[in-house]
Amino acid sequence: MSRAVLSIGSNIGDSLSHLQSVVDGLGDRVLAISPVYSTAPWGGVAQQDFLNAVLVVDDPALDGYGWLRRGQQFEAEADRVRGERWGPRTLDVDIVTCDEVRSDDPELTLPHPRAHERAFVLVPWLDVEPDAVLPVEGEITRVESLLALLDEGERAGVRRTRLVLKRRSQ
Ligand code: A4P
Ligand code: MG
Repeated sequence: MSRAVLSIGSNIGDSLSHLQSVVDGLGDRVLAISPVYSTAPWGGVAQQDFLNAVLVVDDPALDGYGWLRRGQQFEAEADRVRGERWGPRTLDVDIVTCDEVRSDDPELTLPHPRAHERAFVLVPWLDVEPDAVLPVEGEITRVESLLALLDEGERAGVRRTRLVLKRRSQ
């Protein structure tokens, strides 16, 4: 079994459709879908707000690199152009965790090295997994506690919307 937590984000074009394309493409592999959040850009690049969500997914046939490649396929299908780091994008699919795997490979670092600093990842993740934990610097920590450590401004930039990602029967 390979169970992963994916963070999906978009701030170019029809962002909700870009996020929905991941849910549609993964079909039955999607175990849980968070609400959709409008989020202030993280990383210091001036740009439009993002829509972000978190998915919990499972596929016995995919390991971490399999999820990475699948995510990159969705990004390519959304015509993502790789430009400025942390800049605007039609679709970003990040692997937050995959099973208990830890990896320092720059191509696939697990858990995602910046997830614990990002309210746009932690808030939707808690919606679908209130007891989630994340190893940070070798220490297993509750996601709830990581969120509480973030600046109030970082948390306030993550606002729940009425938008929903739909599970469609295939
Ligand atoms: N990579 C390594 N580990 C992972 C992983 N766990 N998941 C590699 C996904 N990719 C991973 O990514 C660069 C390289 O990271 C890839 O080649 C992959 O092999 P990229 O998507 O090409 O470039 P990037 O996304 O601009 O860089 P980076 O550092 O991955 O940025 P992030 O961390 O993805 O952040 N603000 C808001 N509000 N919402 C957002 O969704 N997203 C970003 C992008 C910045 N600010 C944001 C948001
Ligand atoms: Mg990325």
